[in-house]
Amino acid sequence: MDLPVLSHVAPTASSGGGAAGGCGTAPDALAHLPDHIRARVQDHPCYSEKAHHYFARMHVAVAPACNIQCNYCNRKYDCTNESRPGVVSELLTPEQAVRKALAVAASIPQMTVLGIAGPGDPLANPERTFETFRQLSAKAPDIKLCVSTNGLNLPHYADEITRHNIDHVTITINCLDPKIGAKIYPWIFWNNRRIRGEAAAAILIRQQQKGLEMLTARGVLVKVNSVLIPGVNDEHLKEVSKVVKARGAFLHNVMPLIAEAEHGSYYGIMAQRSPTAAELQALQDECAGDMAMMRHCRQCRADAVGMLGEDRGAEFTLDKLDALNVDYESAMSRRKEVRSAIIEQLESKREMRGLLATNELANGIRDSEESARLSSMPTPSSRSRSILMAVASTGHNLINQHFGHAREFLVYEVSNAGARFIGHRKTDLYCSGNGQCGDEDGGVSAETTLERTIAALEGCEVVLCSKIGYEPWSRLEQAGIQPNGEHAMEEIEAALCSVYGEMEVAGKRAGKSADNPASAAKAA
Ligand code: CLF
Ligand code: SF4
Repeated sequence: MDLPVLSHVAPTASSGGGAAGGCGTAPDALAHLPDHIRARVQDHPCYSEKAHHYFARMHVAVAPACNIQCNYCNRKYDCTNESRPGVVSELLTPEQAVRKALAVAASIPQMTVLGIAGPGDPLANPERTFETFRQLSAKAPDIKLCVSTNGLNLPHYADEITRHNIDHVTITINCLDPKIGAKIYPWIFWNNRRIRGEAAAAILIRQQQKGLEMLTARGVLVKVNSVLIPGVNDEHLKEVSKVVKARGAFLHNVMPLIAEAEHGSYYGIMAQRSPTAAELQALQDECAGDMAMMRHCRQCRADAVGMLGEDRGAEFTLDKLDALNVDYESAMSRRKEVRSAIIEQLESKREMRGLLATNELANGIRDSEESARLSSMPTPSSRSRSILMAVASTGHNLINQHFGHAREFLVYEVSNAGARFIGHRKTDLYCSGNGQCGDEDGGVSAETTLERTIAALEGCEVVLCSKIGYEPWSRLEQAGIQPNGEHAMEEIEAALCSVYGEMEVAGKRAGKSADNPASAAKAA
């Protein structure tokens, strides 16, 4: 199953690359990449943070079996509301998977990537996995192919992966030390035998590292996923990051352990705790010195469909496919148009950032958005500090969601150096849109939901959304989080920088500085 990881060379968002001396020139994590590599990742929602605002992915669940056991996994449990790797509602044959992929691609033109990520391990089900890729690439050559594996069988299939033009591969690597591995993997199935303990972990680690080297030598973009398990591999993951980078990984995705007792996994039952948001961010930041980090992973289901963070799988169940009446030939040209338009838009923004960085704006190459952004930029100040701001967005890099309709908030760290995305915080739906707030059916009151949301936004000083009701507004304010609905439908980074600028100006007027942004936020 996909316990996503990404590896590699892209400058990390935290590097602040491209900042031209003020909030507003957001770092472009792809800017340093040669054109031919950028072209391979710019429309992949997992390999490019920018792309995830615009492009969608889908998983097809064709791989039921697994050849190892991870202590965080139990594939028996399924709930349509649950988003975690390994969970699926419908297992598909390769033929059904391709039918579904064509239907999704025709309905969601910005769906650019098809991944196989479970519910077991794709390379423990090689016939089903490669047959799906073979049929799909014949019928829809414009869809990128992606696979996620635990790595045990990777060396054996490295050549077959390249033969199928699978350009993006994720390996879940949680450790390099068999002693640590034995605490994560109780057994592996290898050469027709079940092997346990450190011996099992040693084989898995060796295969993962060998597979990584083989793929990078063949030009495949490899992302490494690691599950952060407090007290087990937390300190060790920095070393993992260094080593996989040295072996050519493109990106590293450190994800939090998901372990609830009701999932029935070993860690869930043993009450192994998950990391806090702060612990996750701290580790990602430490690894970022060595490696480009993915911070926008949503730990998707193995049958997820849509933009990261949304799941439209229920619209494309087998029983609904006939009614969709798919004409893929015609859909293909529409898909091309949509993709080209988005890429053109992203490229022109990238060029704009380059011009900003080289002070060529005087030539008149400035659009209204950039003008607004520039005018809102605070004067760079060594005293400025960073502020965490949360955003409600349904995609397209816009502040376009009602506070009460958000199931997650994007969190950015904003400073004079720019706005950098650092992760997302999941929450419950506060308002169902039918006049009821809170999950009354589930017996959870609106107050409880709101309190949970406030807890999830810990550390954030501002929350930006398209609209917000009076009740949550005043409760957020009491909790020290300033709601802001003034930037509805604006681009996220521009709006964040604008708010940062307002806070700094207001703070100065109030005789305070952004060193004390809570008071500045109130003044703003
Ligand atoms: Fe799927 Fe994974 Fe490919 Fe993406 S997901 S196989 S690389 S197309 Fe992406 Fe989902 Fe995270 Fe995976 S957000 S769980 S990293
Ligand atoms: Fe589950 Fe681990 Fe197998 Fe993935 S590799 S399906 S997480 S046991």
